[in-house]
Amino acid sequence: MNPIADFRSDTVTRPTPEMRQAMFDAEVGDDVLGEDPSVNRLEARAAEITGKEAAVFVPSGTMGNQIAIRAHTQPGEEIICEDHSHVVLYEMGMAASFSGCLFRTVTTDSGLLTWDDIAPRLRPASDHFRGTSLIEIENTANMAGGRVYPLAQIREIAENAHAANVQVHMDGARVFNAAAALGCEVSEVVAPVNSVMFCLSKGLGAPVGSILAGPSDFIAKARDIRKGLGGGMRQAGVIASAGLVALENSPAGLPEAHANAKFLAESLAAIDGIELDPPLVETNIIFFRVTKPGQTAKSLREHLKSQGILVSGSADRIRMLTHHDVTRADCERAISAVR
Ligand code: TLP
Repeated sequence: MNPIADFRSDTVTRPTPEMRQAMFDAEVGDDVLGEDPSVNRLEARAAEITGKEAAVFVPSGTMGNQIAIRAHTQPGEEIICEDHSHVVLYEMGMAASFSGCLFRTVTTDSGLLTWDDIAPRLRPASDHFRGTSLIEIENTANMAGGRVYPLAQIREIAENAHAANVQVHMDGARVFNAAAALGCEVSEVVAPVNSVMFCLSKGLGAPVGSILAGPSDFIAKARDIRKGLGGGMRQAGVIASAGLVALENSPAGLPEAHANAKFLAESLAAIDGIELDPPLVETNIIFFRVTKPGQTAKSLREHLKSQGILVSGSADRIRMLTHHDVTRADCERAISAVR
């Protein structure tokens, strides 16, 4: 059991001893010159795992998504995505300020789009508007509680989008969680989409970094944009080597994190004054409301903090994420503190 159990996010994980050793031993070179062997290995391995032609290592998920948006679009074009997507809510308005794009959002309960949601918002360019050039889907859907896209739903979106000459980008910050929940390979999850961003620094537990993968010409463009953003990281093999360990070792631990989330969800749902629907917890993210009279999400967060249990959320919801740095005993402690 940890003295502080940190359920605020899976971004809080610390590098494992294997990752630290790999960082210590890392072979490095100047990655801006393409000479860092560890970065080159990481990018090649990420391309292989995603089944895409090429991949580029970026400092963060936000940078990966924003490079993808810039590379897929022209100013004035429209991006269709879910209303609670990370690209809409938490990326500093960069789709507008950096790429000059508009969002046409769809509000759903599940966080998951269907082609029926998208079709009415799709607009080919005309004399009056530039039209839709990109659909962005988030898998797993963070703000909907880590929900997972069924493979057929991704395929249907991509097939229809491509027929309309529209690209599809997946914010797969937690796509390894999606694959673990579906019991399939990451390459199957991302096969229908043009590009995918995934994070090494969330459920996979690496200290820094994300990957953007897609066709070779798209990744060449992405490298240019990354450099322009100051994302040329020189001897980045020091962090890429931890990413390589994460890619090989961490996916095996995701089912345990998911089982812990399920356990938390089922136990919390049984507590009077907590509103939570356990069957909706498919991966490592749970959200719940506090309905007990006289209590709020904020008052519960403060109580939990006083017990060494950190959670996140908003005015009316609490968010908890499981990951490799929280144990079943931490979950039990959290449940009794809530109770
Ligand atoms: N998510 C963070 C916060 O920014 C909300 C978290 O704690 O969940 N896409 C998705 C779906 C994400 O959840 C996040 C981070 C990102 C992109 C951005 O990744 P980073 O933080 O590496 O820029």
